Amino acid sequence: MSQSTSRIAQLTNALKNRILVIDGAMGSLIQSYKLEEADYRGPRFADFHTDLKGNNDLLTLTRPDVIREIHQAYLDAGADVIETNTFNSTAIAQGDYDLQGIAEELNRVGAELAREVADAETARNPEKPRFVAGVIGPTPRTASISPDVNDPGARNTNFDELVENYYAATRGLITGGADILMIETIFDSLNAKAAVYAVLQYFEDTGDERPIMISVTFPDTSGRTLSGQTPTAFWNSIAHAKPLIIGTNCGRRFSEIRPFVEELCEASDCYFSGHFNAGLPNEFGEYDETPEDMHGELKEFAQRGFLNLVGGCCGTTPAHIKAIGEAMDGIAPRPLPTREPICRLSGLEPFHIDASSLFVNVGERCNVTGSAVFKRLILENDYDAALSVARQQVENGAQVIDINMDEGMLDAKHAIVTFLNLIAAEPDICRVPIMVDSSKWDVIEAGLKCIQGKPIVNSISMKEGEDEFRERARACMKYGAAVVVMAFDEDGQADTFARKAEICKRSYEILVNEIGFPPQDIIFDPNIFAVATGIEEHNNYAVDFIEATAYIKKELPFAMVSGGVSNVSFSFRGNNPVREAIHSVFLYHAIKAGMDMGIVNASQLAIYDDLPKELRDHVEDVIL
Ligand code: THG
Repeated sequence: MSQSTSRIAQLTNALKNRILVIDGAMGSLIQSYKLEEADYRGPRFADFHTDLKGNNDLLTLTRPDVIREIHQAYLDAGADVIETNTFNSTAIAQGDYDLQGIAEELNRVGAELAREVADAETARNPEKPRFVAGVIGPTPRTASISPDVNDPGARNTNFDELVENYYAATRGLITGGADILMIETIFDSLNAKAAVYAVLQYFEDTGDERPIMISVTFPDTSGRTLSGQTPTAFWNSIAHAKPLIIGTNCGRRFSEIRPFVEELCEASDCYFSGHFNAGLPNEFGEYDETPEDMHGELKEFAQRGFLNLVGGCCGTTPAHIKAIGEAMDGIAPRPLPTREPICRLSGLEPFHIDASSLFVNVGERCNVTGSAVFKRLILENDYDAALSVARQQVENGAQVIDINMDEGMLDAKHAIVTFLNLIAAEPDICRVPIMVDSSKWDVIEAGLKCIQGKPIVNSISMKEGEDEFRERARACMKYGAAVVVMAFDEDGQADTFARKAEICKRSYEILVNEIGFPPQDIIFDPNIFAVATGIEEHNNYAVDFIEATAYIKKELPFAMVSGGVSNVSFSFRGNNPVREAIHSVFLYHAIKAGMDMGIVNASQLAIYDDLPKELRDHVEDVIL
């Protein structure tokens, strides 16, 4: 066993047995040294062309003695875990000082320094092993919020740039010896998803893995992240990281955000951490919560069974950490919870699909091939009106909205990015999860890079063979998306029950048993085709779909079934009352067979029992 593997084993073992303590603020202690420009520069940057004072991460290189001393002070106060001095060690953050080129070095050396201090302490007291958390900060930019109030779709960074930043940070931290990777002070879940993507990509590229810790910030008392998600919605967005520890740091004082912290804890299925500020800075820039305050509050929180790791953030000192550590004495850690394997999506709010869920409506109207009106709006660049199409669907009961920009006259990638960035600024729309619908993978990927929630990819299939299917499914796992899997293989779309069943089963085997895709995130679409087209072979299409649905629900555990409902009535285009009746009868039978969701016109769903008897009987004939 390598040294790092055995330390990870020690860490996970320690988490089982007791509440661990993580250190407190780095910045507050650096302040107490009253360092000057010359300290920040050191010999290496003596002639550098911009001011460097305030670039605390740079001290790792120029005043390592100070950083070492701070690490040691927290170890002396009883911290089991110390955090690397790398909060701003990303190219974007260092770019403020024109030092983007040393970002990775700062991470590597930051981790080496913490490693050295922690290992020396462990050697002195092997009974209490000390660990290094490699800090990956958020960067000063947000991927899902506009920097310009007059242009809600604008962004000053994007997913790809963040992934590049976080990938370099990850490589630096792991090379330098970090035991865990700590994606922290998250205020925008899309930034966090980019960090998760980068870390998982690094693991895949190198085979060198570390446990992940994720920590979100509640900046005010609204119970939302800065980018607007509730705690459970946030968990759903990042759960695909399979973190060892989830938690919260920075932001408001514990007593003000406690209900949200508890909600996050209840939503998650891993260890839980809290490292809070000593309140918000007062008018003198000082923090008011004393070590005694934090001792009392966190002791009670731990006693109620919420904590596995606890410590401080802004304004806390070794005295706070000592008091917090003493408060944990003899209190049992939170046992690892287990959660039902159900599909957990999110927009700004969570959306869960379980056995008790009624049929899920996915709004079909934001589709340039499925709606002449929407197509015209997008081609005319009238995104305001296009947004109201999305809004109306949510108001009419759509629980997810499908977005499709596949149209020959359009740059689909550009259109989907523009539209999704605008949607992200409309809380009454983006509170629901998004289904990214395209037959082009690069369009789907461009869409996923704009969504902070947990979305659905529509779709992947074995159309181009198993290898491409595997590759795309793996990508969905890194983006954290559920998937619609079409019953489509190398020979084409499945049209009979036997083909539908065979393809769905083979897809399931590959996804679940081969690559470890979570089965509760698979939504099979066994193809809804038009019936009553006048062609004899088409007459059994609805029945084949319904039987395939029953098969999937019985044979492929936790997987769901969906379909494009309006397809079934294509031969009655122009006759909406008949189409609605067909949809209603079709759904009546398909839902009975287990269909979980459908892409529908949410405002045009007739109720089966309300159909005139004669019409219903005719339609029953057509469907069955
Ligand atoms: N499975 C999956 N995804 C899908 C489909 C599917 N995405 C697209 C489509 N099929 C589902 N969406 C629609 C949207 C609209 C219509 C049908 C399916 C539709 N539109 C009317 C028409 O064309 O006559 C309305 C026209 C208009 O308003 O201009 O029928 O099967 N996974």
